[in-house]
Amino acid sequence: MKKRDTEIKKGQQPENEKTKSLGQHISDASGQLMTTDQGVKINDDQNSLRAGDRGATLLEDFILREKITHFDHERIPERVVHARGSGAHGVFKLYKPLAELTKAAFLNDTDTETPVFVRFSTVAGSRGSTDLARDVRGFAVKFYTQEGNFDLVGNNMPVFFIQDAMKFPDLVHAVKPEPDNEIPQAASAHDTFWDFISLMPESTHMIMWLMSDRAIPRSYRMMEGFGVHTFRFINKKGEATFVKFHWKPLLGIHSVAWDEAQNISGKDPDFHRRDLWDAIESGAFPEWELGVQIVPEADEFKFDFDLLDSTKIIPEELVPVQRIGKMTLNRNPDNFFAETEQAAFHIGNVVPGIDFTNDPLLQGRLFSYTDTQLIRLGGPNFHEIPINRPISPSHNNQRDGFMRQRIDRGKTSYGPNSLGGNDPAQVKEAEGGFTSYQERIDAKKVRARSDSFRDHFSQAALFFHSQSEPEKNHIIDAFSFELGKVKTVAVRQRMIGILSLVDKGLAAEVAFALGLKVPQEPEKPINHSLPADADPKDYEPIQVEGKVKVSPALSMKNTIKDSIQSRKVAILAADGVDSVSLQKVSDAIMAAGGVVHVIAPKLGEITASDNTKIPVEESFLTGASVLYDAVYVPGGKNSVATLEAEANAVHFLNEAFKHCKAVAADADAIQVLEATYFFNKLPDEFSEKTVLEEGVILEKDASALAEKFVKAIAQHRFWEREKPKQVPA
Ligand code: HDE
Repeated sequence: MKKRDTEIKKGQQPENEKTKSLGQHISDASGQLMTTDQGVKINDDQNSLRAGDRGATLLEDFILREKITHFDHERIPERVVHARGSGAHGVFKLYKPLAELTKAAFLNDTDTETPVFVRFSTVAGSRGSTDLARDVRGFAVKFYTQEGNFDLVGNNMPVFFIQDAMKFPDLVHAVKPEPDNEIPQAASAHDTFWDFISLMPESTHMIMWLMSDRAIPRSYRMMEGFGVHTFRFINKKGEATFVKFHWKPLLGIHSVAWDEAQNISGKDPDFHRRDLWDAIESGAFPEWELGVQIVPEADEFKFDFDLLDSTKIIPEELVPVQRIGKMTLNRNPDNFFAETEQAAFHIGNVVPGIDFTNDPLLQGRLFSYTDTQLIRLGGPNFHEIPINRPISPSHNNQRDGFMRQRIDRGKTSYGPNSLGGNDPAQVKEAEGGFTSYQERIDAKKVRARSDSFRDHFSQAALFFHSQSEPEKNHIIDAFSFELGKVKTVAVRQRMIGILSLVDKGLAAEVAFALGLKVPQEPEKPINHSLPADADPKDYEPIQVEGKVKVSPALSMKNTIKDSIQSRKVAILAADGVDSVSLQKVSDAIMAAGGVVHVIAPKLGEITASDNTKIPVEESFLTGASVLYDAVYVPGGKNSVATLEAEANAVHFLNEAFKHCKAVAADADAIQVLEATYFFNKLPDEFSEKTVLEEGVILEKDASALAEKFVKAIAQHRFWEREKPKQVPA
């Protein structure tokens, strides 16, 4: 049998130009002598210097002082948002040149692989919080192009809560733990968040995404990414087109159940971090295609929403997503702090051929990202930290500051200069110098929101109406849970009012769960976010009938379901297991790219009925069904008898069923299924024709079982099981 574990050594992960350049900074202590930071060899790192063996410690002990001082200063501030995250290296390869659209060299060159560093994150929680919080996920990509760094700092949801950067600190203060008692951690289910949201109708579309299963992904590798804002491409002729960026995961978009998410948070709060790390270590490199939606400048006003409004998508039915290249993550960082924690992304890092629009959210972000690094990374030289350096040469007259690494030679650090030959020299546009798109502006300077930003509900409704029944139910449950945690009834009621503007049925279901009533009269949309002198009428949300009523691209039901690549399958077994049944099924799963773990009453090995020894990955104490995608019970008389009587094994199956996962059992193991709550005793003698619940497979023949099982695992979940609502929480 193929080795079940996922051990592939680091050396097998490919190098690229960026990882090679990082190599110069790598320090490896294996086989080396211990020294102080000053390079002095250390004789005793175990005992401090003291006056006699029972005396006080001497200030003179520079070795102790150095060690403790460095330790005292190990921590830096965590990111104010997106503090919790994980990163990986990889490459981006273009499918075909985009010369018509952009002059960006990396979007014209199909031969070169552009190195990337990607960081995925949650938003609200602290650095040590759980990966499985209901939250937006950050999806930040740094492209190290030959023309400098391009950062695509996106999220796994295509819209945002607010339309203007001015509201960002308010939004973040509202969602973070409440300031008096710092409760709750990494959760939006509390009063201040919903108070803010219920007063800000512009957040309605984003809230629908946040309450959907998109907020609890199965894996970072199984989520989409979006640039959110409308950007501009600029071609060689200086012509512009609007562009929205998308990342499409080749493993499809999948999520976990909310009950499962809460369980995972206890069993393995590092679930997403571990999943990304393990997948890359095992050679199952995650892949996404980069997609673009292109809108000619002339079509700017063709839509029933504003392209500059970050609370809107361009439905794929109106403008299709063209897939232009593929990103593969193929290397884990060597050091989390040096690379992932010190990575500094900035939406303002663009290369010639990519430019901004006047989206007021984007414009504010252009300020924030450098500013935040100054406090977080401690000064203006964070671009010199190895992970942040471009692979292209960089020269200018910026000098000095804390922790300067570079040694700039020469007398001149100003321009124009005659003493240094006027170098470094500016670069003509035709030779790659960055020039900003010359957008015509003729306007009054105002603090105002455009009227074209006043529809807050049509796309929220589009999102809701595009979901499958189970997805809609999950949204209803999520609202009921989150608002149920809100103590202030007036806030709950205000949210019901907002929901009634999205969908009456949704509002009614949530209101029912909260013991409230949907207002009889249609709620009048109110925007509470007004300037002091404003006439509220000028800010009243307007109701727009969107052209697109249903967008299949918005439902995860329609995602790719053809692979079990890197899916984790638990095999429940004990001494006496039928080794043929176990081996055939695990071989088939591994051949299809899945990962198999044997889970038994205790760690070590089990002895199969033919006396072969089978290694055990987890015991029922350390493993849990929520950490797996599917579960299989092989035959073998003694093993079956043990499992049938083992409460943990039965619970494992019950829970996997409850979370709508594929469950399979050898026909000889039917007693174990019979001990579960979901398996009704078969009426007659079991036959191949017996129809079982979808995603529950019982077969005599191991090969036939394996085939059906692999197909079922690829389906990800059998959500229809939730229908009768017989699944306990
Ligand atoms: Fe961010 N955001 N953001 N954001 N954001 C930060 O920068 C900010 C927004 C996003 O893995 C901070 O380095 C403002 C939208 C990601 O290191 C900070 C506004 C989108 C990451 C900041 C937004 C994002 C950040 C905190 C409203 C999706 C993590 C730490 C105008 C398109 C990057 C840092 C990483 C991080 C500001 C809104 C994505 C404070 C002011 C919209 C993925 O600068």
